Amino acid sequence: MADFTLFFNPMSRALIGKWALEEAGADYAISLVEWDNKPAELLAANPLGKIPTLIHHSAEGDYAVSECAAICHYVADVAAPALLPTDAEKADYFRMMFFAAGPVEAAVSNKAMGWVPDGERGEMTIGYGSFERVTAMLDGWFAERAYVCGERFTMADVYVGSQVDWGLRFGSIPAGANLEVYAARLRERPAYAATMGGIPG
Ligand SMILES: N[C@@H](CCC(=O)N[C@@H](CS)C(=O)NCC(=O)O)C(=O)O
Repeated sequence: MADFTLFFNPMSRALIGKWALEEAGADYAISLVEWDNKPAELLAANPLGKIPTLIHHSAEGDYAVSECAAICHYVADVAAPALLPTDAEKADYFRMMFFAAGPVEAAVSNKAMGWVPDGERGEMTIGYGSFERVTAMLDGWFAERAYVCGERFTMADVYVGSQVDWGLRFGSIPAGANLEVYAARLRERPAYAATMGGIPG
């Protein structure tokens, strides 16, 4: 048995889990999920029925992990410590992982669904402020950094980079100059190509 099973569909965020496993060089198996016929094993592991959901077949037993950002960090932690942040990188790593999983995800999803925070009170109350503030922060982050943590690729780039890559490809994030350069850098990675091979651009 492989070390990991990834519940997956190629037209979904499950690509983020696959990219993380590819970057880690992990031994994994894919369990293909059809939207109208989800496997009982997926629903047992994740009652939300969302993918990616990852099962780690460890020596101690099976562990289930859901949420893309958690999966990325978990895979680095158990299978690719070189992709974890150093002490000096931790602030950037965790800050941007959580920023992408919370404010970025919410701002992009809400805008896609046609909802924006209402006026000054809305901006002050909603955790991301506004879509424009979030995307400006994201683009500005990469003005002087090649990667999330500076000059070195870490697992945070799989998650943050996926948000950027998908956002640019589908037009849900405006094409800031710094984001374009960052995304182009990530697309050159062999693990990215191994993940996206055959996925329409
Ligand atoms: N917050 C989750 C979102 C996962 C998610 O929404 N996945 C979608 C596919 S992109 C899904 O599984 N949809 C199927 C469903 O909700 O039934 C994460 O970051 O992993």
